[in-house]
Amino acid sequence: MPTQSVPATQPIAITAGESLFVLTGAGISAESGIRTFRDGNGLWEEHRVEDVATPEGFEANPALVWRFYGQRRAQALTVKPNPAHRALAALEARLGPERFFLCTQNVDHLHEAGGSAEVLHMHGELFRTRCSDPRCPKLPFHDERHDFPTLPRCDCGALQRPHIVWFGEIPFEMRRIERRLRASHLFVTIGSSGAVYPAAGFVREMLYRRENGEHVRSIYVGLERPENADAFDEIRLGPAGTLLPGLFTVQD
Ligand code: BV8
Repeated sequence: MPTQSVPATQPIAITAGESLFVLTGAGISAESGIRTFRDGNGLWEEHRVEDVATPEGFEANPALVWRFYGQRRAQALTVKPNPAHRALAALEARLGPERFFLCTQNVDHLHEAGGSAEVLHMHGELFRTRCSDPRCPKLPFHDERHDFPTLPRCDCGALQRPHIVWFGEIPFEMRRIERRLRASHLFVTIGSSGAVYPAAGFVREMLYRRENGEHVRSIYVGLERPENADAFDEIRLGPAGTLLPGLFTVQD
């Protein structure tokens, strides 16, 4: 079934009994003022991924990595959710936890601030810190510190690190994600370039299920065609903050 570009504001009907899997990327937070990664003035324009978003980079220069995340924490403390975050929170309340699942690649807190009750942060969370020693029993904790005159250390003596999934590390809760992917009828990605795996591959699960006779749909909503556009049934182009409010209609 070829990917169709349909009018961006054409309502998306969620029919009785259908369940929804929503994957969000940096694009949903763009209108709140949080920088994306790969757009014009994206984060990766100023920083080499290898230096600030890999375990090797942290090993080599933890001060640089803490400076990178400290700057993002400081900026994230100044921003507010936008209508796209609030629209997803309203949809979650309307459908309930059985029929609505939100998985985000984002590490900011804007889904929660916009009213979402359950958010799976598959790439971790900006405002959580953990011990860098995997053998340490101390759990990740909420942390809004953004200046680090000295490197933060755990009671065990090891360096603390951002509770973020770096490149080369395994995203969190993949089994739960796969379970919900297999149970959903409608898969919607919002604001993601489709450049990072395994998240960019989730939509292919829907293709595979349709090839096995299941009645499933996949829709992309974002400013420009993502790298994995050909795997979606529909592409809706436009800013999430404008498109999302009122985009979904629910039939009980
Ligand atoms: C793993 C935390 C194994 C950091 C992040 C070769 C081929 C394929 C894969 C690989 C490969 N080599 C290596 C890999 C694997 C690698 C990968 O995918 N690399 C890519 C770069 C090739 N992946 C990994 O290492 C992952 N781990 O594979 O482990 C494994 C996996 C499963 C099971 C067992 C083993 C770990 C990846 C996680 C890395 N960490 N984040 C941090 O945030 O500081 S990824 C980083 O990119 C962010 O999390 C971000 O969310 C994510 C994806 O980016 P997007 O969200 O899509 O953001 P982007 O800027 O790219 O795009 C924004 C989009 O929004 C644009 O399309 C734009 O048009 C749109 N937009 C802009 N404004 C708006 C808008 N849309 C709507 N409205 C607007 N207003």
